[in-house]
Amino acid sequence: MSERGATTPPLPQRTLAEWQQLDRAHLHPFTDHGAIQKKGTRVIARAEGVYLYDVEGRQLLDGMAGLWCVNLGYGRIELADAAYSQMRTLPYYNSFFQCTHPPAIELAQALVAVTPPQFNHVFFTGSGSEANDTVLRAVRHYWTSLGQPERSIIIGRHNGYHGSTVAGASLGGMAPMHAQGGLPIPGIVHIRQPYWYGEGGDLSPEEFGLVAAQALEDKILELGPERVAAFIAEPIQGAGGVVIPPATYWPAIQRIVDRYGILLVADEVICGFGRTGEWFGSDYYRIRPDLMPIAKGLSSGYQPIGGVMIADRVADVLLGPGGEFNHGFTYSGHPVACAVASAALRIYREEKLIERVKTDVGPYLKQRWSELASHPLVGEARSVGLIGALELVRDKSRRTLFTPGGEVGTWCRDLCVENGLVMRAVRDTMIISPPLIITRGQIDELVEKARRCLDLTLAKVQADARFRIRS
Ligand code: PXG
Repeated sequence: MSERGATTPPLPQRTLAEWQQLDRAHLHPFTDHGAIQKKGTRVIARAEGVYLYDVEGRQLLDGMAGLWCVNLGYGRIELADAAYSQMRTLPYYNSFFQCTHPPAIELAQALVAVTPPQFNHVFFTGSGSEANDTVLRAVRHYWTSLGQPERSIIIGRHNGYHGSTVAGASLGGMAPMHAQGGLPIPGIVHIRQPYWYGEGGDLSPEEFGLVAAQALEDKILELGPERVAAFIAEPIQGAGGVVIPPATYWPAIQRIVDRYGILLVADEVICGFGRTGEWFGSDYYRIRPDLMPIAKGLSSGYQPIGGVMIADRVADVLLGPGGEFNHGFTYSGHPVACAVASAALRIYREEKLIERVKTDVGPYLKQRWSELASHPLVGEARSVGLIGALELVRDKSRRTLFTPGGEVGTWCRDLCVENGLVMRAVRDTMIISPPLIITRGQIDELVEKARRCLDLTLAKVQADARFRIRS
């Protein structure tokens, strides 16, 4: 990181209470507004490396890389310079109607170079949700162009997350999202997730992986293979609670999609750009997707940008004669976002950050993180690369969850924040996804803070008559 990154602008001249008061009327994504009225929002003012600072100057280790995106860490002056320079040259132009510009062309080239070999084509969007809207339309347009319009159903998974637009939320399998606004839209169905810890019962992880994959074939046969267009899944489910599938799962899924000629969509919005220690989760699991939505780490979160990588098999049809894809966004391939993303890709490569996750900090996190499994509250500590989860449970030996669920996780999350660590809770699963630049010393700090907060959470659980712990 350059030295200039260390100089940060002065803190805004308002108190925390004033910021919170000004914010009170406004709606926030996925936020309990009742809780905001009581507690007020957390107001983050600046950040450097892996650390956030709130408006009162309190430091927090960002165990989530923002929202799974700031892979290169905060304060990257190279990315700021790329944005500044592009803004001065060409702040905006579009890629509609036979136009484009050098930053989009260069980024496309760079993406083709780092993605699996079947990907020689990209469609840019402004976000991961827009990428998944693009997937839905591209997949259906593909089959219609091949004269099979009845192949329109897309299979997703319960508890999968593919964004918050109507298509993204429909492809995802989040019941609370479906409950608001009449989702999913028609033509999208869901199968079970490969969540061994929560749903594997007495089966071994390997046996359960095959059972969970078999659900795909069963669903294809139930619907009729001639009606199924695609299967979409995250290589590792992120927002659903860092669900790392058993080793048998992805090979079986690949066999099934191949058997029925169904398109495979690997949503790489979280797993992409080094999270697993490979460029993409598809590299880690050795799968061959036909479409790959990307976002987040693409620009390290410094600019809103996403896209869909499109395999030759699909692109050959979409780019064929008479092929106009009636789809696109004003900010598809935004030049500033593209320039920043190209600079981000250079940093991943030049600093060999992804290799570092694979051979150094990933294995180190695994070692330190798995030590937490000895804690009385922790039923499982799992990780791949720099993505991990802790299952907080009532009975470790029987994998029994807390009832009511979610409360203990929320306590733990709040205690983490009070103690200088951002760790997210998905129900009672604690999850992390720190910046890839995290050092071993900072991993030690993360694990020590997490352990201390688990102790504090345990004390709270023990003081509550509703929860009886068995370790
Ligand atoms: N696919 C996946 C796999 C994601 O994780 C999206 C698509 C949508 O991307 P956009 O850029 O439209 O947000 C995501 C986003 C959380 C959380 O709380 C996760 C996401 C976004 C916000 C919060 O875990 N993932």
